[in-house]
Amino acid sequence: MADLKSTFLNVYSVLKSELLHDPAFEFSDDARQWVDRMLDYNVPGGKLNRGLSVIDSYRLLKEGQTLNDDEIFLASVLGWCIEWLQAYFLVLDDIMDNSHTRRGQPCWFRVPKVGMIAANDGVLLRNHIPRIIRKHFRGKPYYVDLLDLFNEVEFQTASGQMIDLITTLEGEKDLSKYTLTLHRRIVQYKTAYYSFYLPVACALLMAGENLDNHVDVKNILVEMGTYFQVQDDYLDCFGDPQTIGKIGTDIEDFKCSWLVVKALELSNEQQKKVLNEHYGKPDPENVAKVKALYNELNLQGVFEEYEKGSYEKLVTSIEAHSSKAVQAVLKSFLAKIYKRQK
Ligand code: GPP
Ligand code: MG
Ligand code: MG
Ligand code: MG
Repeated sequence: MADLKSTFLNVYSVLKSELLHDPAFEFSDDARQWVDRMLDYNVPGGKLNRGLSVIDSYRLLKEGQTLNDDEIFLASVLGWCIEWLQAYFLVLDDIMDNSHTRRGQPCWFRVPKVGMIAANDGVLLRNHIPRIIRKHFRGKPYYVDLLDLFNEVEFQTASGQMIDLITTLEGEKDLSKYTLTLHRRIVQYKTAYYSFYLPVACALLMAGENLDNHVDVKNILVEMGTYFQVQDDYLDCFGDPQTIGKIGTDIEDFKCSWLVVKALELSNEQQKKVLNEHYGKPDPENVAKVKALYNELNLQGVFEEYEKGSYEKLVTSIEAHSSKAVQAVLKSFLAKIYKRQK
């Protein structure tokens, strides 16, 4: 495993070097240095789960056949494309959420002399993806499907991000619209497609599969992605910032988080008043009032119950799938995230 990770990291260096010598742009030294530093700061520093999953999934789909170096390289390239996509989303998401830290360091836009150049860096990161794919997949029969897949998933994510953002609009802060149905819609689009469906879809395309024949796999992965984002919402408040590498801002930002939806469901009139008064305000005293209410309502216990139920449902639907290889792919995903602390 450690070996796979170092192979994967080597591919990052190859891709970075190709991008820094892209003949379509006449790089000056300072431009090259900027992109070099920007990539190192934003692309490789996460858990790399999404990227590594492409290789894992492809291996499982090949049912025990040893992959040759070329196959490992190509699966790694697609894994890195997802990590690039994630870097692009996070650089912009941190600006939009007014966040402070990410992966244990200041958000990129908070780094001195970066500021709103980060917005353009996000655009650059996004544009690197089709360039990487063209360089390494142009001759493949699934080249067009690959480009189409990344485009579709990006559209879904941006649409989810849009509903995440417009629900928090100043002047329209209305907790009564925060329901599990709205929450589900937001997280399915903003997180599940790119984090869960995309890695497996990349592996399926490499294995020569037609994605139209795998709608059932997509549905299970979207379900898993929803569970993953509920964990993210939970950790935003109850996680250890040292471990998750970021400081939560959901309460301040008036987010339609799973926690506030559950709190609203469980609150009496008095407790609802507390939420209406203190949710979505920047001051630490307001945030503390909301957190105290979450504890009063035992949201940690409610989450543990949800986690257990969600896991059992996922296992049941995975085991109902007709292909053992696909079952293995899905189970390996689930094992990586069940009861995660970061
Ligand atoms: C995660 O939401 C969602 C994204 C990173 C998608 C962003 C999409 C764009 C088109 C920019 P989050 O804000 O809860 O994530 P985190 O808790 O990591 O900030
Ligand atoms: Mg966000
Ligand atoms: Mg965010
Ligand atoms: Mg979050």
